[in-house]
Amino acid sequence: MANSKYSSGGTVAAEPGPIDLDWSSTALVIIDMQRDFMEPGGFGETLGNDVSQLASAVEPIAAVLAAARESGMLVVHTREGHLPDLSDAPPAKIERGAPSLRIGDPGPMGRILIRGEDGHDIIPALYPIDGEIVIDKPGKGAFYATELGDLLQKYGIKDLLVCGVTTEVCVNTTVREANDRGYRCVVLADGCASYFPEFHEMGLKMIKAQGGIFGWVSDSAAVLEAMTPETSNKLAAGASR
Ligand code: C5J
Repeated sequence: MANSKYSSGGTVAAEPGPIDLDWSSTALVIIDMQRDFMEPGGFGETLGNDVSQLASAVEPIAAVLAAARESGMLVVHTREGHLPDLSDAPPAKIERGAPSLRIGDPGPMGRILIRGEDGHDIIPALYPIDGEIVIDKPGKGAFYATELGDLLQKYGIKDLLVCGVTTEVCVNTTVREANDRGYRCVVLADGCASYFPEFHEMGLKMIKAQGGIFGWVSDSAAVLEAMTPETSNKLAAGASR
């Protein structure tokens, strides 16, 4: 790790059990923290959702992102969206349901879920910096029709810390895809959110059930503690005095 405050690896407290990670072969993957999902007037709201339900994920992600940046961990941001001519958007997706605006329609943050529009961009609090990977994906999973798999291989990544929105849709789909490709995924419970709190809970339970059928569930504090054991131990000692 580039910064000596950080360990080279650590044991992350998680369910169904602790997991040992080497940070040099771990990537932080932040799923779809876009204005289209997080803010009024975007794709999420057109589907009838209360976007304020997702706000709780921002601070935990920001804390882990800051540590990842400082320590030199590989950071990947994803964005769900489509080309302006909609050639990568299946009609079955565009025509689905009865939203107030459909994918590609003009909205207050530009065309809904279209690459290059304001709504498609990542929220300012988690905005990518130079050197971080941004994956544009047309689907719910971050591996489908993207360069993500090749990039993770190029950087020697074996394990993923996954967070973002929404828990049961794009986070869950990406973790399932990653698991099938041989990555061990640790999902940060407080760094994920859903428009439906019960789906958030169940989405996490599905991952860690049956001995961790397709991953582990942890949280931002446990990851930060494993990344900075000395600082965490001192804080704990101070707290117990
Ligand atoms: C959805 C996502 N919910 N990022 N996308 O359509 O979870």
